[in-house]
Amino acid sequence: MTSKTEIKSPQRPASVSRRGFVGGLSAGVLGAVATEAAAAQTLAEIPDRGPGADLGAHSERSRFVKIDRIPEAGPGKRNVDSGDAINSKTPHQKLVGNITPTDLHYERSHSGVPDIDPAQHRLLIHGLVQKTLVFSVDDLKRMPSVTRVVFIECTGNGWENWKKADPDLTVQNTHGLVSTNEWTGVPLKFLIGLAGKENNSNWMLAEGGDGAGVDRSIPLTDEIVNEAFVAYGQNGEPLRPAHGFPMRLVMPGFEGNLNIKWLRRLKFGTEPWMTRWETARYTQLLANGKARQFQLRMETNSVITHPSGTMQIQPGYNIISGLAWSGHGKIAKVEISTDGAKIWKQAQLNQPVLSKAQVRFQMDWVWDGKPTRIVSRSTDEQGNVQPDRQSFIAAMGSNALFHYSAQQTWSIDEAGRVHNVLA
Ligand SMILES: Nc1nc2c(c(=O)[nH]1)N[C@H]1C(S)=C(S)[C@@H](COP(=O)(O)O)O[C@H]1N2
Ligand SMILES: [Mo]
Repeated sequence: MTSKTEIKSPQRPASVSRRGFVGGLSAGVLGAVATEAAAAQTLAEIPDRGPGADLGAHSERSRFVKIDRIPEAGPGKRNVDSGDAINSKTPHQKLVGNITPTDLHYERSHSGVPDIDPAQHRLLIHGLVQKTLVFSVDDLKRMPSVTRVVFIECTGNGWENWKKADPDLTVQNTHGLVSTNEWTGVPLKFLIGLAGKENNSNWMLAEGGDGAGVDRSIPLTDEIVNEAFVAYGQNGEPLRPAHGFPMRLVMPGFEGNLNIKWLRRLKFGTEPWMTRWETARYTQLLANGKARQFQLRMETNSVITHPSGTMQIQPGYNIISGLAWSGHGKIAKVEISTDGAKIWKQAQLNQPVLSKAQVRFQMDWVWDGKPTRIVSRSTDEQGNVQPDRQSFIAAMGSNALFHYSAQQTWSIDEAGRVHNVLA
């Protein structure tokens, strides 16, 4: 058996600054230089080394790794039976890199997950088009495809922190309604070309085949016509049922609820249909009592995932790491403050930085052991800066429920315990 403190730490990538690392080494938090005994122990014969477990048809996580989504029933409604859940959140505090594993992509389904036989499923294209068309999944698979890594974010992401901050929330509770996957499907533009859209049909209704039959009106801007697609693939395999099998709309950068799952029709017309999802639901109650409709784009956002809510850190070297994303395009930079938003330093972005996808950021930090607050703020390529909470609430009021994108602050107490706070 090897002892953790005796193993020599691997060489740090040159891209991460040396200063914090050296500081941490002297504080003795990372592994120290290996003694001869530790080296010999590491190379010693492994007692039970023999044939391992049989090879299987597919692989599972190590039994030592426990990572789960958590079903919730809305803001403040945690620890519910999965039958009462309206969503299930991504455990960002336990993930690394930029891509969310398929089974941990958050899920938001208004009336459960339908069991759809792809052989029976059809996509209808109708309304103000020259030709009404019906496609099977196999028809779509025979068409030219696009593959793109994008985030999907529920408008409810962050809703826990609109009014108050429960100190015991994890980043899974506060930010678990955004995930990033690679999606493959047929460009909307290609389907529109086949059907022949009339010039005055500037809106499209997308409807799902689930019990709720979620349907949304989508304005056909150039950006949306060029970027939206009907996906049948997710991280290299058919969509999972929870995420719209056998086909869903993917709308890079826009509200999660526009990414219609179990897609059964696209109807073209001149005006929005004013479905209940865009009148009763998904409107924003502003400070003046009026409701804003069709706030469709997701804003620039970021959150520190390590260290984050309910973790406990040690004085000395700590890596700060998190995720940033924007519905406007690429993330240009992420800054981090470790002194409660007074001094900001630029974090490094893990490549590739993709448009409308989450990107991981990181920064070295040596914690002096004194209570403090850490916070991140992102800026996208269009120059949009993630607002602090005060200016966000000043602009939006606190009646609203959706599109919360203010900076997330974590407090660290003298024992190194990390809590959710409102700055
Ligand atoms: N047909 C249908 N499409 C739907 C929904 C739904 O309930 N039914 N939920 C929407 C909402 S609110 C969100 S946030 C996203 C969630 O996608 P995901 O479950 O793949 O993460 O799907 C959207 N598409
Ligand atoms: Mo959503």
